[in-house]
Amino acid sequence: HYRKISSLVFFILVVCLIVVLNTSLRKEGVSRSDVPSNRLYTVEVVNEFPHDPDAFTQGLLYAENDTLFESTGMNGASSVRKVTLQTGKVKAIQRMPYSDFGEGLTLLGDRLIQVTWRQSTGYIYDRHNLSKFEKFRHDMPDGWGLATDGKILYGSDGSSTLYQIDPQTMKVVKKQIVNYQGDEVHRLNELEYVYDEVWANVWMTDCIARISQTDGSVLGWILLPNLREGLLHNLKKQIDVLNGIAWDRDGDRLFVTGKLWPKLYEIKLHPLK
Ligand code: DDQ
Ligand code: CA
Repeated sequence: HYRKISSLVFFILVVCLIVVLNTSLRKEGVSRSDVPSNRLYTVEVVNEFPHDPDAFTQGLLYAENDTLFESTGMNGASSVRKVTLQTGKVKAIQRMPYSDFGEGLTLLGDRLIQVTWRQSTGYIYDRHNLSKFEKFRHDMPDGWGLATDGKILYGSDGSSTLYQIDPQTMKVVKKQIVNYQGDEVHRLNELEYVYDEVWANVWMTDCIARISQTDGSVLGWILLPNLREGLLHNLKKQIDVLNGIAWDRDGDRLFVTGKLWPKLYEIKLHPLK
């Protein structure tokens, strides 16, 4: 009788072990195969336009009617400018003092808001008259990227922090650490608000991170090495990194360029198979 019970207990234990092992193995299997293939995107160039090869692009946005606004950096070469998409021609420009290094740029109503690199300052321009502007202070340690969802501002400072800023007070109201599956993503640069996500150029890479504005997690990566590699082929002049994302919301067109790049590209995303 005792033997019967002990072999029954043994049998139950073995069954439990198999069940536990099986589910834990399955879990592992699920979490691996669960990674949707559309987390990685390549890009197809659908149009290319001229871009000022002297523009050290730090901020880029699409306004309307094939008009872009762009912020450029470098001391002595910093500016905010209105650019015609098709020709790359600068229609209006406001140059910045030598002490300023232009960085991220965003448009909220008629206010064109720009941050500078290392001074925790920025400028608000009248989008219809760039010579009308005022200076402001913000409380990010550094200014790199800037974007808006139409209500609040998103800012980056070259770290892994994504800041939310009140556009009235210019105070940081929320901070999120941007991470991909738990790992911090550093060097967040130019930003754009696209499809209710925050897209960020990652400095010194050919990647754009698609960041969830709700929890700061990276939802996907856009891989664009083909753009810079294509350019390098027939260039005499040095170019710098990929930087600058603009989105035409109404036409659902995406544009990217880089610092000192002679071209600006309209791209379409394709999930990497
Ligand atoms: N940033 O755009 C990544 C924020 C800054 C890039 C600066 C690269 C050029 C450095 C030149 C030093 C001049 C003070
Ligand atoms: Ca942008």
